[in-house]
Amino acid sequence: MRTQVAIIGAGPAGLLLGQLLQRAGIDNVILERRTPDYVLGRIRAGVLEQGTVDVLKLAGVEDRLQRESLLHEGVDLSLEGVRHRISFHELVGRTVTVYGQTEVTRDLMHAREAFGGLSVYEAESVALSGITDRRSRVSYTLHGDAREIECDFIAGCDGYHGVSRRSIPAEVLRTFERSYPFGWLGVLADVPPAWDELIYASSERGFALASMRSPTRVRCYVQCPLEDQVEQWSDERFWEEFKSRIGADIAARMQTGPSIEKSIAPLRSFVAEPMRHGQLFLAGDAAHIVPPTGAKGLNLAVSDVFYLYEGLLDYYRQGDRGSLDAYSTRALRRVWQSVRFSWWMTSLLHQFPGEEEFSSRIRRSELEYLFTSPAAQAVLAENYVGLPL
Ligand code: FAS
Ligand code: PHB
Repeated sequence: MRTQVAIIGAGPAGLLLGQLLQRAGIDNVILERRTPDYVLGRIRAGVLEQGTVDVLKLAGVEDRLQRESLLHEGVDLSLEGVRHRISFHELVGRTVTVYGQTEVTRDLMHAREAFGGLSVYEAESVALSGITDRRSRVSYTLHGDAREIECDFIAGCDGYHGVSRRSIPAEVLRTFERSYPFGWLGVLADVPPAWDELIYASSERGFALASMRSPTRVRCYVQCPLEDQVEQWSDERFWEEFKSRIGADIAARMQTGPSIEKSIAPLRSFVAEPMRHGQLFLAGDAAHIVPPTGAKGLNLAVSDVFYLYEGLLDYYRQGDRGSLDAYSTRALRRVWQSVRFSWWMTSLLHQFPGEEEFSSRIRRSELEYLFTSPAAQAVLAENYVGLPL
């Protein structure tokens, strides 16, 4: 088979790139290891920057988002149950949109079915070759049949554990990593949130986050030890721990309910450079991972895809390789800004196991400074709502 762009991975990055290229008349094929239901079953991000919403509109998939998403003008930070609102709208004149990554993925899947564009699910043994030749190849097997695609470019949108980043020679790739000594235990439950906007809570017992998916569905997290297994956390234990961290007034009035999804995610900061080698371009988690504290992972995947889309458009429409050649530098500038912000939010809000008293006093002092300084709040707000694309 021959195509212009072979896309590895049908998560949000791969599907969004496929949709943008399809609308521009640029031929592309998506190869995904899993089934559509498996991809939709992964519960992940919930907060979209305005830039992300703009790119989803460019892709023509904004209808349900505009009907069903929630517009949030700020978040609350909580220190030992005392809350302070960071008002994005007052501080930087922007807002964020609450709409689950699962729904973004579902909308993109439906759009691909409507707009056409070949997606191969359950593609196994995907392998990249000739990535520095003028024409590259992607081989895979489908239900035992060996197949190969010849293409101009490969978009590696296959996440942290994908094959694309590993196809860049070790002597070319540089990676930067910081692993955090704790994870997030997340619960999805069909109960109405007792909060209007997200609450990021720092407490003696550890971090908690109160989020939501809709007026009838909450998404809640507690920081947990890295070695914890989800089986150790009954729903009752989770809700009791969450209530002990989120603040007494919320705890007193919130409803709890059975988890419809419960999982533990490790927290890590990771960046791979460069994000391009030959005709292979990395986008999304294939190139970088951020701790979810800054709500940046999905939004970074979208900005990568937007830059790559612009580069491919310039190439196929004007024969101009300039934007493609600048892709890695341009994307990495924004990646590192988000990596820094996500690291800062994580360091500010989490209890680090075994941390010395000095460090916990510094964290408390910085939170109290944030509560009283509009200038400090504006720095958080500017980064949380998303730096310009
Ligand atoms: P994805 O990992 O979503 O998609 C990659 C796709 O490639 C997958 O479908 C995979 O099956 C496929 N694939 C992998 N290897 C392949 C191969 N060899 N061949 C073919 N296909 C292959 N971000 C936030 O902003 N907020 C959050 O709260 C948040 N929580 C998260 C919780 C967890 C547990 C994880 C893992 C991530 C979380 N993230 C969060 C980040 C997450 O939303 C990612 O940023 C987002 O999924 C990135 O999208 P993609 O780059 O498309 O990668
Ligand atoms: C979520 O709703 O899943 C969510 C929101 C904000 C974050 C992380 C996760 O920072």
